[in-house]
Amino acid sequence: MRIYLFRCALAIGVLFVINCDLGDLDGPRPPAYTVTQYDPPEPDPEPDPVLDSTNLITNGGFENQLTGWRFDADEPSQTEFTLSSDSYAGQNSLYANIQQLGPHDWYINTIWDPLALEEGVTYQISLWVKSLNETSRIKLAVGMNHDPWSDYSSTFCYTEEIWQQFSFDYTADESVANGSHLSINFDHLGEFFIDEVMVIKHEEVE
Ligand SMILES: [Ca+2]
Repeated sequence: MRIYLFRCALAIGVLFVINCDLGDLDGPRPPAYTVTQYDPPEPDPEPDPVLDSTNLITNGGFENQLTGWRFDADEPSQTEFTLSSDSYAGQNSLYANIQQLGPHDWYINTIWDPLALEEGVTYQISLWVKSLNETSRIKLAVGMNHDPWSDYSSTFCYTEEIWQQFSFDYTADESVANGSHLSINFDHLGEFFIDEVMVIKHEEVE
């Protein structure tokens, strides 16, 4: 009987110890690590499209899809022109993916024509552009809308992974009498987003 009682007491004691241990496991414990809440910064508000009635490129922000733009890129070049929601302003931009160049550096273009330039007037020609994943370049130009399709004036836009604006001034001479256009020329590989293309009359030459 003593042995039996001893065993009972021993069993109760073991159960008590186990319960105590379980109680310790269920109880509060010091944290092993600390979690700090990450509050992301507020994104910059989207700039509004430039509503400038003097812009001769009436769909320069691509808010009316690709209306008014013409695209030249025949084989063997491999290109894709489409609308993108990755815009500088408004909802849309032009996405150009130049995967293989053509046989001439003027081969791949997007054109806005006709462009009603007036002789003796100075214009500011500009656009916003960024490239994806790599540094590249495009060419922004105004030129003849007829044979031999020469540029009156142009600038290279060296693109980065951030939106940048490029611009140049052009004072129209008698060359514009037979018709003009604006062209964006692609002679380097890359993926580009283009927005807010503008041709603005900003001063008259005396
Ligand atoms: Ca836009």
